[in-house]
Amino acid sequence: MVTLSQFDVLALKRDFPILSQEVKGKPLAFLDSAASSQKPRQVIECLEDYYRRYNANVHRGVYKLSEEATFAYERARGKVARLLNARSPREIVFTRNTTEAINLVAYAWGGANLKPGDRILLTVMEHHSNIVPWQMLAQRSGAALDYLPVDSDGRLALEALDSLLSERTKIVAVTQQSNVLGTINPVAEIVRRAHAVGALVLVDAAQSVPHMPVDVQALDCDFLAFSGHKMCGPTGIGALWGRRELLEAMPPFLGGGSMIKIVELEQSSYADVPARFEAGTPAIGEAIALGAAIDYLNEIGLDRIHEHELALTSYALGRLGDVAGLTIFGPRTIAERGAAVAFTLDGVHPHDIAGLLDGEGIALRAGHHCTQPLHRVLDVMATARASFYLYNTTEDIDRLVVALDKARKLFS
Ligand code: 7TS
Repeated sequence: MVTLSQFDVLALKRDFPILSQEVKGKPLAFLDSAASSQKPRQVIECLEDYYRRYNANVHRGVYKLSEEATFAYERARGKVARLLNARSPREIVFTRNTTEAINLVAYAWGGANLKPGDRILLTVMEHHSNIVPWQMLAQRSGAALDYLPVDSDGRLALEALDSLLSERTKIVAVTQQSNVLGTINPVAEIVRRAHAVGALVLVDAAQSVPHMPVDVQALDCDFLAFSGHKMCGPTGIGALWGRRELLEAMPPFLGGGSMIKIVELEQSSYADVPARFEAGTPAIGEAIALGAAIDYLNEIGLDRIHEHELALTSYALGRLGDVAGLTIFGPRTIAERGAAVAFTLDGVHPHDIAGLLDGEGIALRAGHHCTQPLHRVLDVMATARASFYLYNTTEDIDRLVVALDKARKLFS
């Protein structure tokens, strides 16, 4: 193993119980963190501690367990706010995941603000969860969709922004990091240009918040969504950050308990934000354990995690470049990309690559990765994708390269 970064990856890897197992008789090399990351014992223990010691519903009881659960749940909201440099924890709405956070904005903000003739600007590299909710909104509201293209290196074609942005553009929804190309997009610049025509910007941060410091005030965006399960946290919990004045002006998304002030037979008044957007019993233990995941990442340092991943990605691009017949998608300039590397191998279907690699104890994903429009532009039906996180090593990449060579020989 080549040592790439200041932190001790092998020591850190021991925090993740799942990674010490063997798969098909080989040590597990987990290269699918872009889909969902593994969890350190600190997060698992936090979740277990909640269920063992103080499980109770929040914001309702006056008894000790409920007070303790409410305190921990709200403290987790504060941790999310600090992670994103939000002005206030009131700007954080807990959701199930990125998908739900984007749907919340498309439904609640979009329903109240879009009319026929308005335009929604997306990019062709978006994940389906940052496309389909906007298509549904367009169908309901009569607004139209525009798409910023990608160039041949897998970067957003920013020169097309001037012609696509107009005063009719009401919102731009863009990913901060592509889950396929790895491209890190210049979100602050896009925000500046969108704001100049009066459009809001939603940032899909599913692939950025887990991997690098993200500051909503520095980005100057209007909404930002991410998922806990991709950043060492549990499934079932994510968050939407929104500017307070925007959230306050938005009608509810889901109706029910916890989101109301007064309920009468014919109508109701709604709670202040963020409670207005958290109908029903939330994922309490999961939110608290997301807080533990944030503590864990902060202790290591998101800037150091990002550095480690850049070094790994650079190493992977170099090593994979030596595999005959392998095509890598996405930018080659390391500063412009994060730790996801999608590729095809001549003569071997991506699903066969994933199957063969599984036999070697290597877990990676094959398919369209919920980006069918992007794959259409790349002119491939599917790609294989290796994605890295803080616990990956150069040895994982070396094993990937050896296994790919074996696959190529087997199929040729
Ligand atoms: N946006 C991006 C950029 C993503 O990569 C994903 C998930 C989502 C949104 C949706 O996140 P969810 O937590 O709401 O499901 N990406 C992937 C992936 O690349 N492979 O599996 C899930």
